[in-house]
Amino acid sequence: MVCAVSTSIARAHANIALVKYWGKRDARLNLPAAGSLSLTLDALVTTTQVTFDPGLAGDELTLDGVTASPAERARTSEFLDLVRAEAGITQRARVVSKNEFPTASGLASSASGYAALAVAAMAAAGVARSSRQLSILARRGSGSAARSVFGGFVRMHDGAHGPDDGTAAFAEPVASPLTDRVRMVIAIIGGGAPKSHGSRDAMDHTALTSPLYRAWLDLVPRDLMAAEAALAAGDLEQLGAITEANALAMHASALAARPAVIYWQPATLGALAAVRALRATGHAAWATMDAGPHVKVLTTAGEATSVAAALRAVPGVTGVTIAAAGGPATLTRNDEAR
Ligand code: 2P0
Repeated sequence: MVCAVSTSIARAHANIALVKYWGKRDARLNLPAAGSLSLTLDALVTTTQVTFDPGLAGDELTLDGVTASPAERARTSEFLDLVRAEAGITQRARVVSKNEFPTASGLASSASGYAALAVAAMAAAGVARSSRQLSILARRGSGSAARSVFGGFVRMHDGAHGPDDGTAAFAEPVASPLTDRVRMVIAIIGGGAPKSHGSRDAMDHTALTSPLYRAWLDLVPRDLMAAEAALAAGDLEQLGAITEANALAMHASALAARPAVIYWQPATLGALAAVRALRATGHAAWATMDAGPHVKVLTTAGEATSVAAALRAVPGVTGVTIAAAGGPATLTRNDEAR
């Protein structure tokens, strides 16, 4: 029980899905329609400070030094209501969140953002929870955030066969001999129009209107099984092939939505061609894309520099970052209530 001002700070890393989350089966509890599998990345970090303060009339949110929009603040407040309900407190919170992402990357930060917020807010509210419970909580903020609670390769469960309160829809880490070997080379594609469709609206729209969505849902469990087998066997070729094919299938379902959801720019296709050319010349490189034009390439520690050089040479690629597997979300400061 928090009676006075209490502050906690947490750090979490973003993740990139190798088998994508695209569609929900329940919007209120934010339950995914299918499982997913991701790699948490060391280079993309969010640090979030939460202070519950009895002197505050409402929740406050600062993102990268700027007061957040009313919509962003409302979404954060709704999430903090879940924390307050669990903790049995009513104090409002001051939330200060910072992203250490490649400059102007346009990469999504809701995964690391809500993972860091879940860890910091629960600690500041004085509630101890397991990583699994934190993953379930983080999911309520953003589906992909459930995965960023953990480091390395992470499997998200759809929880469809568990209780209908969402407690079976959590993520957990997957051990693999590939964890230390892999790298993700992130090619930022700039100069285009700002992101046209937020992923939340776009996945709902795809589920409602795309004639290919049913096929997507049929595919995901098969890709998950094959990807987990590849992780267990340390088979990067197999994991890479599934990663690229799964991303293309997700985008195919979105492209077939009516009206279409198109995230790609010309340089996206340029980068995809560069990745195919790398493979044709014997390099380990497989592409994945999310709700934006950027291309992320799964490769090895040994090949990351040459993959990065090939991507830098693609017209329209404005920046390239090499990331290794990142660790779990962690609490970096936890003041006792004073
Ligand atoms: C993923 N994406 O698996 C997929 C691939 C985007 C493309 O998870 O509505 O921001 O907050 O649960 O987590 C982005 O979706 O969606 C996402 P909400 P979220 O990484």
